[in-house]
Amino acid sequence: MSERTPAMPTDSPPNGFLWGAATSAYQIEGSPLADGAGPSIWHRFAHTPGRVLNDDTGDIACDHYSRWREDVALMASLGLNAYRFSVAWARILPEGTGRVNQAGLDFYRHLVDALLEQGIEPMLTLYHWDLPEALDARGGWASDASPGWFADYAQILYRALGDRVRLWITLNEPWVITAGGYLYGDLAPGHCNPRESAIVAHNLLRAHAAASASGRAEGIERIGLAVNLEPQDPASDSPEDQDAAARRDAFINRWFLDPVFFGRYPAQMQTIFGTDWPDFSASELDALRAPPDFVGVNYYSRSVVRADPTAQPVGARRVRQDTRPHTAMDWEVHPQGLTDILVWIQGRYGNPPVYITENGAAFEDPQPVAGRLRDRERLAYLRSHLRAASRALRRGVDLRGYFAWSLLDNFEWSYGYAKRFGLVRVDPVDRQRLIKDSGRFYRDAIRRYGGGR
Ligand code: LGS
Repeated sequence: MSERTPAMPTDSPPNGFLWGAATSAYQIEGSPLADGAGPSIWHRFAHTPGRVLNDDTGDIACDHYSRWREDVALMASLGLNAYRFSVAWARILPEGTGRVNQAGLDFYRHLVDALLEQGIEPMLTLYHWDLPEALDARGGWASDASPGWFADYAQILYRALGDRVRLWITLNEPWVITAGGYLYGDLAPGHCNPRESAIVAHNLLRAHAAASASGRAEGIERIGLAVNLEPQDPASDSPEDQDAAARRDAFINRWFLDPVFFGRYPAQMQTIFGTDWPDFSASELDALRAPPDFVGVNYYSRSVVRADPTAQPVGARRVRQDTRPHTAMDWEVHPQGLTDILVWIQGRYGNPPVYITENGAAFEDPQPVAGRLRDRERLAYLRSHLRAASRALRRGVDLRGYFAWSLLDNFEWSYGYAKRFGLVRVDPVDRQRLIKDSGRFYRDAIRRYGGGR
Protein backbone atom coordinates (compact mmCIF):
# COMPACT_ATOMS: atom_id res chain seq x y z
CA MET A 1 0.00 0.00 0.00
CA SER A 2 1.22 3.50 -0.74
CA GLU A 3 2.11 5.99 1.97
CA ARG A 4 -1.04 7.84 1.16
CA THR A 5 -3.42 4.94 1.72
CA PRO A 6 -5.56 5.88 4.71
CA ALA A 7 -5.04 3.96 7.92
CA MET A 8 -8.53 2.52 7.85
CA PRO A 9 -10.63 1.56 4.85
CA THR A 10 -13.57 3.63 3.72
CA ASP A 11 -15.90 1.12 5.32
CA SER A 12 -14.87 2.45 8.70
CA PRO A 13 -15.14 0.46 11.92
CA PRO A 14 -18.53 -0.20 13.45
CA ASN A 15 -20.28 2.39 15.58
CA GLY A 16 -19.10 2.32 19.14
CA PHE A 17 -15.60 1.21 18.15
CA LEU A 18 -13.23 2.06 21.00
CA TRP A 19 -10.14 4.09 20.24
CA GLY A 20 -7.95 3.98 23.27
CA ALA A 21 -4.54 3.88 24.79
CA ALA A 22 -3.33 1.55 27.53
CA THR A 23 -1.15 1.79 30.62
CA SER A 24 -0.59 -0.16 33.84
CA ALA A 25 -0.36 0.95 37.45
CA TYR A 26 3.24 0.17 38.39
CA GLN A 27 4.52 1.42 35.03
CA ILE A 28 3.07 4.94 35.29
CA GLU A 29 1.77 5.85 38.74
CA GLY A 30 4.81 6.37 40.94
CA SER A 31 4.30 6.92 44.70
CA PRO A 32 3.87 3.17 45.19
CA LEU A 33 3.57 3.43 48.97
CA ALA A 34 1.48 6.62 49.16
CA ASP A 35 -1.70 6.98 51.20
CA GLY A 36 -1.47 3.65 52.96
CA ALA A 37 -0.60 1.38 50.01
CA GLY A 38 1.41 -1.76 50.69
CA PRO A 39 4.50 -2.78 48.69
CA SER A 40 4.13 -5.04 45.66
CA ILE A 41 6.48 -7.67 44.25
CA TRP A 42 7.53 -5.13 41.62
CA HIS A 43 8.45 -2.60 44.27
CA ARG A 44 10.69 -5.16 45.92
CA PHE A 45 12.09 -6.51 42.63
CA ALA A 46 12.96 -3.06 41.30
CA HIS A 47 14.67 -2.23 44.59
CA THR A 48 16.80 -5.37 44.36
CA PRO A 49 20.09 -4.27 42.78
CA GLY A 50 20.76 -5.79 39.36
CA ARG A 51 17.19 -6.81 38.57
CA VAL A 52 16.23 -3.78 36.47
CA LEU A 53 18.43 -2.01 33.92
CA ASN A 54 20.22 0.94 35.59
CA ASP A 55 18.46 -0.08 38.81
CA ASP A 56 15.50 2.04 37.72
CA THR A 57 12.38 1.78 39.91
CA GLY A 58 8.72 2.79 39.71
CA ASP A 59 9.11 5.18 42.66
CA ILE A 60 8.29 8.18 40.48
CA ALA A 61 7.57 6.66 37.05
CA CYS A 62 5.33 9.13 35.15
CA ASP A 63 4.08 10.60 38.42
CA HIS A 64 0.60 9.80 37.18
CA TYR A 65 -0.47 9.37 40.81
CA SER A 66 -0.34 13.16 41.15
CA ARG A 67 -0.82 14.13 37.50
CA TRP A 68 -3.82 11.98 36.63
CA ARG A 69 -6.05 15.00 35.95
CA GLU A 70 -3.56 16.33 33.43
CA ASP A 71 -3.33 12.88 31.87
CA VAL A 72 -7.09 12.60 31.44
CA ALA A 73 -7.04 16.01 29.74
CA LEU A 74 -4.28 14.70 27.47
CA MET A 75 -6.42 11.71 26.50
CA ALA A 76 -9.30 14.06 25.72
CA SER A 77 -7.04 16.21 23.55
CA LEU A 78 -6.02 13.08 21.63
CA GLY A 79 -9.68 12.34 20.99
CA LEU A 80 -9.60 8.96 22.76
CA ASN A 81 -12.97 7.49 23.62
CA ALA A 82 -11.48 4.74 25.81
CA TYR A 83 -8.63 4.22 28.24
CA ARG A 84 -7.24 0.96 29.60
CA PHE A 85 -5.50 1.11 32.97
CA SER A 86 -4.83 -1.27 35.84
CA VAL A 87 -5.50 -1.11 39.54
CA ALA A 88 -2.65 -1.68 42.00
CA TRP A 89 -3.96 -4.45 44.26
CA ALA A 90 -1.76 -3.28 47.17
CA ARG A 91 -3.31 0.20 47.10
CA ILE A 92 -6.72 -1.40 47.73
CA LEU A 93 -5.57 -4.16 50.08
CA PRO A 94 -2.16 -3.26 51.55
CA GLU A 95 -1.79 -6.78 52.99
CA GLY A 96 -3.32 -8.40 49.91
CA THR A 97 -6.38 -9.65 51.80
CA GLY A 98 -8.51 -8.31 54.64
CA ARG A 99 -8.33 -4.62 55.45
CA VAL A 100 -9.45 -2.28 52.66
CA ASN A 101 -7.59 1.00 52.18
CA GLN A 102 -10.24 3.57 51.31
CA ALA A 103 -7.67 6.07 49.97
CA GLY A 104 -6.67 3.54 47.32
CA LEU A 105 -10.26 3.05 46.19
CA ASP A 106 -10.76 6.82 46.12
CA PHE A 107 -7.82 7.31 43.77
CA TYR A 108 -9.36 5.02 41.14
CA ARG A 109 -12.88 6.31 41.70
CA HIS A 110 -11.72 9.86 41.01
CA LEU A 111 -9.86 8.72 37.92
CA VAL A 112 -12.88 6.84 36.58
CA ASP A 113 -15.19 9.79 37.23
CA ALA A 114 -12.83 12.15 35.40
CA LEU A 115 -12.71 9.76 32.42
CA LEU A 116 -16.48 9.47 32.27
CA GLU A 117 -16.84 13.23 32.43
CA GLN A 118 -14.74 13.43 29.26
CA GLY A 119 -16.73 10.68 27.53
CA ILE A 120 -13.80 8.26 27.84
CA GLU A 121 -14.80 4.66 28.50
CA PRO A 122 -12.67 3.04 31.20
CA MET A 123 -11.37 -0.50 30.69
CA LEU A 124 -10.10 -1.73 34.03
CA THR A 125 -7.45 -4.45 34.38
CA LEU A 126 -7.55 -6.03 37.82
CA TYR A 127 -4.07 -7.50 37.70
CA HIS A 128 -1.13 -6.21 35.71
CA TRP A 129 1.73 -7.96 37.52
CA ASP A 130 1.99 -6.06 40.83
CA LEU A 131 1.04 -8.73 43.39
CA PRO A 132 1.02 -7.43 46.98
CA GLU A 133 4.32 -8.41 48.58
CA ALA A 134 2.37 -9.72 51.60
CA LEU A 135 0.80 -12.35 49.35
CA ASP A 136 4.12 -13.35 47.83
CA ALA A 137 5.26 -14.01 51.40
CA ARG A 138 2.31 -16.44 51.65
CA GLY A 139 3.35 -18.31 48.50
CA GLY A 140 2.13 -15.88 45.83
CA TRP A 141 0.52 -17.38 42.74
CA ALA A 142 1.96 -20.77 43.62
CA SER A 143 -0.35 -20.90 46.63
CA ASP A 144 -3.52 -22.93 46.35
CA ALA A 145 -5.28 -20.02 48.09
CA SER A 146 -4.33 -17.43 45.43
CA PRO A 147 -7.51 -17.75 43.29
CA GLY A 148 -9.59 -16.99 46.38
CA TRP A 149 -7.47 -13.96 47.29
CA PHE A 150 -7.92 -12.66 43.76
CA ALA A 151 -11.68 -13.20 43.63
CA ASP A 152 -12.09 -11.36 46.95
CA TYR A 153 -10.00 -8.44 45.70
CA ALA A 154 -12.00 -8.39 42.44
CA GLN A 155 -15.26 -8.34 44.35
CA ILE A 156 -14.22 -5.21 46.24
CA LEU A 157 -13.62 -3.41 42.94
CA TYR A 158 -16.78 -4.70 41.30
CA ARG A 159 -18.73 -3.31 44.24
CA ALA A 160 -16.84 0.00 44.30
CA LEU A 161 -16.77 0.70 40.55
CA GLY A 162 -19.19 -1.71 38.91
CA ASP A 163 -21.76 1.04 38.47
CA ARG A 164 -19.36 3.07 36.27
CA VAL A 165 -16.89 0.65 34.72
CA ARG A 166 -18.39 -1.53 32.01
CA LEU A 167 -15.29 -3.31 30.69
CA TRP A 168 -13.22 -5.47 33.04
CA ILE A 169 -10.12 -7.56 32.46
CA THR A 170 -9.12 -10.10 35.07
CA LEU A 171 -5.45 -10.77 34.24
CA ASN A 172 -3.01 -9.13 31.90
CA GLU A 173 -0.92 -11.71 30.05
CA PRO A 174 -1.03 -14.78 32.28
CA TRP A 175 1.65 -16.29 30.03
CA VAL A 176 4.09 -13.48 30.77
CA ILE A 177 3.28 -13.61 34.50
CA THR A 178 4.03 -17.34 34.45
CA ALA A 179 7.01 -17.47 32.11
CA GLY A 180 8.65 -14.19 33.10
CA GLY A 181 7.99 -14.50 36.82
CA TYR A 182 8.37 -18.22 37.46
CA LEU A 183 10.10 -19.96 34.54
CA TYR A 184 12.73 -17.61 33.07
CA GLY A 185 12.92 -15.27 36.07
CA ASP A 186 13.40 -11.94 34.31
CA LEU A 187 10.23 -10.47 35.85
CA ALA A 188 9.06 -10.36 39.48
CA PRO A 189 9.20 -12.45 41.59
CA GLY A 190 12.16 -13.77 39.58
CA HIS A 191 11.86 -17.54 40.08
CA CYS A 192 13.15 -20.17 37.61
CA ASN A 193 11.24 -23.35 38.31
CA PRO A 194 9.34 -25.27 35.60
CA ARG A 195 7.20 -27.29 37.98
CA GLU A 196 6.23 -24.19 39.95
CA SER A 197 5.45 -22.31 36.73
CA ALA A 198 2.95 -25.00 35.64
CA ILE A 199 1.22 -24.69 39.01
CA VAL A 200 1.22 -20.90 38.82
CA ALA A 201 -0.37 -21.03 35.36
CA HIS A 202 -3.05 -23.34 36.70
CA ASN A 203 -3.74 -21.04 39.65
CA LEU A 204 -3.96 -18.02 37.35
CA LEU A 205 -6.57 -19.86 35.32
CA ARG A 206 -8.45 -20.74 38.52
CA ALA A 207 -8.15 -17.09 39.54
CA HIS A 208 -9.64 -15.93 36.23
CA ALA A 209 -12.53 -18.37 36.66
CA ALA A 210 -13.10 -17.35 40.28
CA ALA A 211 -13.02 -13.60 39.54
CA SER A 212 -15.34 -14.14 36.57
CA ALA A 213 -17.80 -15.96 38.81
CA SER A 214 -17.65 -13.28 41.50
CA GLY A 215 -18.19 -10.66 38.78
CA ARG A 216 -21.28 -12.48 37.52
CA ALA A 217 -22.60 -12.61 41.06
CA GLU A 218 -22.22 -8.81 41.25
CA GLY A 219 -24.03 -8.31 37.93
CA ILE A 220 -20.91 -7.45 35.92
CA GLU A 221 -21.56 -8.27 32.28
CA ARG A 222 -18.30 -7.84 30.42
CA ILE A 223 -15.33 -9.66 31.84
CA GLY A 224 -12.38 -10.35 29.60
CA LEU A 225 -8.91 -11.83 29.69
CA ALA A 226 -5.92 -10.12 28.02
CA VAL A 227 -3.42 -12.44 26.41
CA ASN A 228 -0.16 -11.89 24.56
CA LEU A 229 -0.34 -13.62 21.21
CA GLU A 230 2.20 -14.07 18.44
CA PRO A 231 1.88 -16.18 15.30
CA GLN A 232 4.52 -18.91 15.25
CA ASP A 233 5.77 -19.35 11.70
CA PRO A 234 8.08 -22.32 11.10
CA ALA A 235 11.51 -21.31 9.73
CA SER A 236 11.35 -24.11 7.14
CA ASP A 237 9.00 -26.85 6.05
CA SER A 238 11.06 -29.53 7.78
CA PRO A 239 8.92 -31.62 10.15
CA GLU A 240 11.24 -30.61 13.03
CA ASP A 241 10.63 -26.90 12.50
CA GLN A 242 6.90 -27.43 11.96
CA ASP A 243 6.67 -29.35 15.22
CA ALA A 244 8.73 -26.74 17.01
CA ALA A 245 6.37 -24.00 15.80
CA ALA A 246 3.34 -26.06 16.85
CA ARG A 247 4.83 -26.58 20.34
CA ARG A 248 5.57 -22.88 20.69
CA ASP A 249 2.03 -22.09 19.50
CA ALA A 250 0.61 -24.32 22.24
CA PHE A 251 3.00 -22.86 24.82
CA ILE A 252 2.47 -19.16 24.05
CA ASN A 253 -0.90 -18.84 22.30
CA ARG A 254 -2.99 -21.71 23.65
CA TRP A 255 -1.75 -22.47 27.19
CA PHE A 256 -4.38 -20.10 28.61
CA LEU A 257 -7.02 -19.74 25.88
CA ASP A 258 -7.66 -23.48 25.38
CA PRO A 259 -8.49 -24.03 29.07
CA VAL A 260 -10.81 -21.01 29.38
CA PHE A 261 -12.72 -21.86 26.20
CA PHE A 262 -12.52 -25.67 26.19
CA GLY A 263 -11.62 -26.77 29.72
CA ARG A 264 -8.42 -28.51 28.61
CA TYR A 265 -4.73 -27.82 28.13
CA PRO A 266 -3.05 -28.24 24.74
CA ALA A 267 -1.69 -31.80 24.42
CA GLN A 268 1.80 -30.41 23.81
CA MET A 269 2.06 -29.03 27.36
CA GLN A 270 2.83 -32.50 28.64
CA THR A 271 5.53 -32.94 25.95
CA ILE A 272 7.06 -29.58 26.81
CA PHE A 273 7.10 -29.96 30.60
CA GLY A 274 7.63 -33.72 30.81
CA THR A 275 7.65 -34.93 34.41
CA ASP A 276 7.22 -31.35 35.63
CA TRP A 277 3.67 -31.28 34.22
CA PRO A 278 1.21 -31.91 37.09
CA ASP A 279 -1.45 -34.56 36.86
CA PHE A 280 -4.68 -32.55 36.66
CA SER A 281 -7.94 -34.40 37.25
CA ALA A 282 -10.90 -34.12 34.87
CA SER A 283 -12.84 -32.00 37.34
CA GLU A 284 -9.86 -29.69 37.89
CA LEU A 285 -9.66 -29.11 34.15
CA ASP A 286 -13.36 -28.66 33.79
CA ALA A 287 -13.29 -25.94 36.44
CA LEU A 288 -10.97 -23.89 34.22
CA ARG A 289 -13.66 -23.43 31.58
CA ALA A 290 -14.68 -19.78 32.00
CA PRO A 291 -15.13 -18.32 28.52
CA PRO A 292 -14.41 -14.60 28.67
CA ASP A 293 -16.98 -12.14 27.34
CA PHE A 294 -14.21 -10.75 25.19
CA VAL A 295 -10.60 -11.58 24.42
CA GLY A 296 -8.05 -8.81 24.89
CA VAL A 297 -5.24 -9.27 22.40
CA ASN A 298 -1.80 -7.82 23.10
CA TYR A 299 0.10 -7.97 19.83
CA TYR A 300 3.65 -6.80 19.17
CA SER A 301 5.35 -9.23 16.79
CA ARG A 302 5.46 -12.73 15.38
CA SER A 303 8.07 -15.43 15.80
CA VAL A 304 9.83 -17.42 13.11
CA VAL A 305 10.66 -20.69 14.82
CA ARG A 306 13.40 -23.28 14.46
CA ALA A 307 13.71 -26.57 16.33
CA ASP A 308 16.52 -26.44 18.89
CA PRO A 309 16.75 -29.15 21.53
CA THR A 310 19.08 -26.97 23.62
CA ALA A 311 16.38 -24.31 24.04
CA GLN A 312 14.41 -25.77 26.94
CA PRO A 313 11.69 -26.39 27.86
CA VAL A 314 10.08 -25.93 24.42
CA GLY A 315 12.92 -27.17 22.22
CA ALA A 316 12.41 -24.26 19.86
CA ARG A 317 13.91 -20.86 19.33
CA ARG A 318 13.16 -17.71 17.41
CA VAL A 319 15.17 -16.88 14.34
CA ARG A 320 15.86 -13.19 13.78
CA GLN A 321 14.66 -11.98 10.38
CA ASP A 322 17.71 -9.88 9.59
CA THR A 323 16.36 -8.33 6.42
CA ARG A 324 13.20 -7.09 8.10
CA PRO A 325 12.70 -3.91 10.17
CA HIS A 326 12.95 -4.31 13.95
CA THR A 327 11.96 -2.12 16.91
CA ALA A 328 14.30 -0.99 19.68
CA MET A 329 13.32 -4.17 21.56
CA ASP A 330 14.65 -6.09 18.55
CA TRP A 331 11.18 -7.39 17.71
CA GLU A 332 10.36 -7.75 14.02
CA VAL A 333 7.82 -5.27 12.67
CA HIS A 334 5.22 -7.58 11.13
CA PRO A 335 1.74 -6.03 10.84
CA GLN A 336 0.26 -8.98 8.95
CA GLY A 337 0.76 -11.04 12.13
CA LEU A 338 -1.93 -8.94 13.79
CA THR A 339 -4.45 -9.79 11.07
CA ASP A 340 -3.37 -13.43 11.19
CA ILE A 341 -3.74 -13.80 14.95
CA LEU A 342 -7.18 -12.12 14.96
CA VAL A 343 -8.38 -14.40 12.19
CA TRP A 344 -6.93 -17.36 14.13
CA ILE A 345 -8.96 -16.46 17.24
CA GLN A 346 -12.07 -16.04 15.11
CA GLY A 347 -11.66 -19.56 13.69
CA ARG A 348 -10.47 -21.43 16.76
CA TYR A 349 -12.64 -19.91 19.49
CA GLY A 350 -15.89 -19.18 17.65
CA ASN A 351 -15.54 -15.50 16.75
CA PRO A 352 -15.68 -14.01 20.26
CA PRO A 353 -15.72 -10.23 20.70
CA VAL A 354 -12.13 -9.01 20.64
CA TYR A 355 -10.32 -5.84 21.65
CA ILE A 356 -6.74 -5.15 20.70
CA THR A 357 -5.78 -4.26 24.27
CA GLU A 358 -2.12 -3.50 23.47
CA ASN A 359 -0.20 -2.76 20.30
CA GLY A 360 2.77 -0.50 19.91
CA ALA A 361 6.51 -0.16 19.59
CA ALA A 362 9.62 1.19 21.27
CA PHE A 363 12.04 3.16 19.12
CA GLU A 364 14.91 5.49 19.93
CA ASP A 365 13.17 8.85 19.83
CA PRO A 366 14.91 11.97 18.57
CA GLN A 367 15.02 14.97 20.91
CA PRO A 368 12.03 17.28 20.60
CA VAL A 369 12.67 20.36 18.49
CA ALA A 370 10.51 23.44 19.01
CA GLY A 371 7.86 21.45 20.82
CA ARG A 372 7.67 18.70 18.23
CA LEU A 373 8.92 15.12 18.40
CA ARG A 374 9.15 13.40 15.02
CA ASP A 375 8.91 9.69 15.86
CA ARG A 376 8.48 8.54 12.28
CA GLU A 377 9.06 4.85 12.91
CA ARG A 378 6.45 4.61 15.68
CA LEU A 379 4.00 6.51 13.49
CA ALA A 380 4.61 4.06 10.62
CA TYR A 381 4.24 1.10 13.01
CA LEU A 382 0.91 2.48 14.23
CA ARG A 383 -0.38 3.15 10.73
CA SER A 384 0.55 -0.29 9.39
CA HIS A 385 -1.01 -2.03 12.39
CA LEU A 386 -4.24 -0.04 12.14
CA ARG A 387 -4.44 -1.19 8.56
CA ALA A 388 -3.81 -4.76 9.66
CA ALA A 389 -6.66 -4.41 12.17
CA SER A 390 -8.96 -3.10 9.45
CA ARG A 391 -8.17 -6.14 7.30
CA ALA A 392 -9.32 -8.35 10.17
CA LEU A 393 -12.54 -6.33 10.42
CA ARG A 394 -13.19 -6.89 6.74
CA ARG A 395 -12.77 -10.62 7.29
CA GLY A 396 -15.56 -10.56 9.85
CA VAL A 397 -13.52 -10.59 13.07
CA ASP A 398 -15.70 -9.16 15.85
CA LEU A 399 -13.17 -6.46 16.69
CA ARG A 400 -14.58 -3.86 19.06
CA GLY A 401 -11.65 -1.56 19.78
CA TYR A 402 -7.97 -0.74 19.57
CA PHE A 403 -5.73 0.38 22.46
CA ALA A 404 -2.29 1.71 21.65
CA TRP A 405 0.53 0.71 24.01
CA SER A 406 1.18 3.10 25.47
CA LEU A 407 -0.28 6.46 26.31
CA LEU A 408 2.97 7.53 27.99
CA ASP A 409 6.65 6.66 27.92
CA ASN A 410 6.89 4.60 31.09
CA PHE A 411 8.68 2.03 33.24
CA GLU A 412 9.27 -0.87 30.87
CA TRP A 413 9.77 -3.56 33.55
CA SER A 414 13.27 -5.04 33.50
CA TYR A 415 14.31 -2.46 30.86
CA GLY A 416 13.51 0.42 33.22
CA TYR A 417 13.06 3.75 31.42
CA ALA A 418 15.36 2.80 28.54
CA LYS A 419 12.56 1.68 26.21
CA ARG A 420 9.90 4.15 25.22
CA PHE A 421 6.51 3.08 23.88
CA GLY A 422 4.56 6.31 24.46
CA LEU A 423 2.42 8.28 22.03
CA VAL A 424 3.26 10.99 24.53
CA ARG A 425 6.81 11.75 25.65
CA VAL A 426 7.45 12.05 29.37
CA ASP A 427 10.48 14.18 30.12
CA PRO A 428 12.90 12.12 32.22
CA VAL A 429 13.75 15.09 34.43
CA ASP A 430 10.57 17.10 34.95
CA ARG A 431 7.98 14.59 33.67
CA GLN A 432 6.46 17.15 31.36
CA ARG A 433 4.23 15.59 28.70
CA LEU A 434 4.61 16.22 24.96
CA ILE A 435 2.42 14.62 22.30
CA LYS A 436 4.67 12.93 19.73
CA ASP A 437 3.97 12.90 15.99
CA SER A 438 2.62 9.34 16.43
CA GLY A 439 0.09 10.73 18.93
CA ARG A 440 -0.93 13.46 16.50
CA PHE A 441 -1.31 10.87 13.77
CA TYR A 442 -3.49 8.74 16.04
CA ARG A 443 -5.65 11.75 16.92
CA ASP A 444 -6.14 12.48 13.21
CA ALA A 445 -6.95 8.84 12.42
CA ILE A 446 -9.59 8.81 15.18
CA ARG A 447 -11.12 12.02 13.89
CA ARG A 448 -11.23 10.69 10.40
CA TYR A 449 -12.46 7.15 10.86
CA GLY A 450 -13.54 6.88 14.36
CA GLY A 451 -16.85 8.22 15.32
CA GLY A 452 -14.33 9.22 18.02
CA ARG A 453 -15.78 11.02 20.97
O1 LGS B 1 4.93 -2.63 28.82
C1 LGS B 1 4.54 -3.92 28.49
C2 LGS B 1 4.44 -4.09 27.00
C3 LGS B 1 5.63 -3.73 26.17
O2 LGS B 1 5.79 -4.87 25.28
C4 LGS B 1 3.18 -4.28 29.08
O3 LGS B 1 3.13 -4.02 30.45
C5 LGS B 1 2.90 -5.74 28.86
O4 LGS B 1 1.53 -5.98 29.11
C6 LGS B 1 3.31 -6.28 27.49
O5 LGS B 1 3.95 -7.51 27.70
N1 LGS B 1 4.24 -5.49 26.73
C7 LGS B 1 5.04 -5.89 25.74
N2 LGS B 1 5.07 -7.08 25.28
C8 LGS B 1 5.77 -7.44 24.12
C9 LGS B 1 6.20 -8.84 24.02
C10 LGS B 1 6.64 -9.00 22.60
C11 LGS B 1 7.33 -10.23 22.34
C12 LGS B 1 7.54 -10.36 20.85
C13 LGS B 1 8.69 -11.11 20.52
C14 LGS B 1 8.84 -12.38 21.32
C15 LGS B 1 10.08 -12.44 22.14
